Amino acid sequence: MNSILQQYGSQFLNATLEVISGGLINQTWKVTSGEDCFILQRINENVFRDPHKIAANVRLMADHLKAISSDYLLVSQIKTKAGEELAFNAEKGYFRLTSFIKNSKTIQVVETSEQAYEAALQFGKFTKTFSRLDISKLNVTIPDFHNLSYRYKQFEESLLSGDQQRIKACTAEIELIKRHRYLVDKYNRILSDSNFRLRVTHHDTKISNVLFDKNNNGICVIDLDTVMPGYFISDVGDMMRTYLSPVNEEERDFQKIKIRNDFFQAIVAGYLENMRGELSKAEMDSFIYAGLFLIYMQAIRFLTDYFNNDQYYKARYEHHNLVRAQNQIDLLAKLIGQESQLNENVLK
Ligand code: GN1
Ligand code: MG
Repeated sequence: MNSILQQYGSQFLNATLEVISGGLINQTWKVTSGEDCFILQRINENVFRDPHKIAANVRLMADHLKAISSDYLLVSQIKTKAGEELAFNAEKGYFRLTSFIKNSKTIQVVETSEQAYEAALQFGKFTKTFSRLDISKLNVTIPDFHNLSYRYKQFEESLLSGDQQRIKACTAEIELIKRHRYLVDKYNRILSDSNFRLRVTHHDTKISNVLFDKNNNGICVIDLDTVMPGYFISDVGDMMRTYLSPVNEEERDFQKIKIRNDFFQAIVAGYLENMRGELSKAEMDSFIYAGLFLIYMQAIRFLTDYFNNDQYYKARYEHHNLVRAQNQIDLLAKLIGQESQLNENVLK
């Protein structure tokens, strides 16, 4: 790691590194050098085929903020001494360094509806801030990332080419995914519906991607790797997926999976704080679909990866990705079970 850090200058000679775990894709470290702290990340090139696309997106956003004289806090990459936005090492690949925002903290689990509100407010603010950015200039860092139709196709392909032993043992899960195919049909209708707009979308709105201050107010969003043109159902949906239940996708005791109604309302209220004037009537009516869409997609992605012998998501034990898929299937069923109740709440 030191050879990487030294590309940023000699002040990093005696820097110390501390691993930050949690993400499933990139590796992350907190770097301390004297009084200053930074975040160093190694970009997973199996997932992000062209790390320069991420760097260019962040630059585009930073330039846009300058052009509109916005004081929005965007955590940009620090340049190497050679003026590069990414550090490269032939053996280890691409890295980026950002500053560590002073007095900020992240949280791993959403414990209060106020936290859900604050996070949703930050993600809404993010999209709203860039509402005048020309999204055709934004790079697609992962093609078809939240394309549910494509994810479903990958699932079908995995049934043919995947591990047959694993597939045979999962008839119930496969049947459930197939039975909810109407969620793909609805997604396809959205694609051709002009009431649904493409906007600057974060695509990874879990709580650990929001910085909080010591009073638990949101500061800004981080992890801009998957910022791409997208639909609001991606960001709101991933908040539903990760904030509604008191336990996350790692939980093996599914009895602990619950839909917290007040958290649902907090997400809607927080997001609309900035996005109310932006969303069409059709979009406003799709908050619950957003949750169903994303939970279903994540269940498909975990199950597909399980059938493909865990190529994408790090598995720490043998059936890890199956458990994650089952967890998401359980969450999906519980959200469907509460749909009418939640709908009433949105209308209030
Ligand atoms: C991945 O690495 P992480 O935790 O930020 C994934 C998300 C999934 C999430 C599930 C690029 O995110 O889409 O929702 O795992 N990111 C990518 O935990 O695939
Ligand atoms: Mg991420």
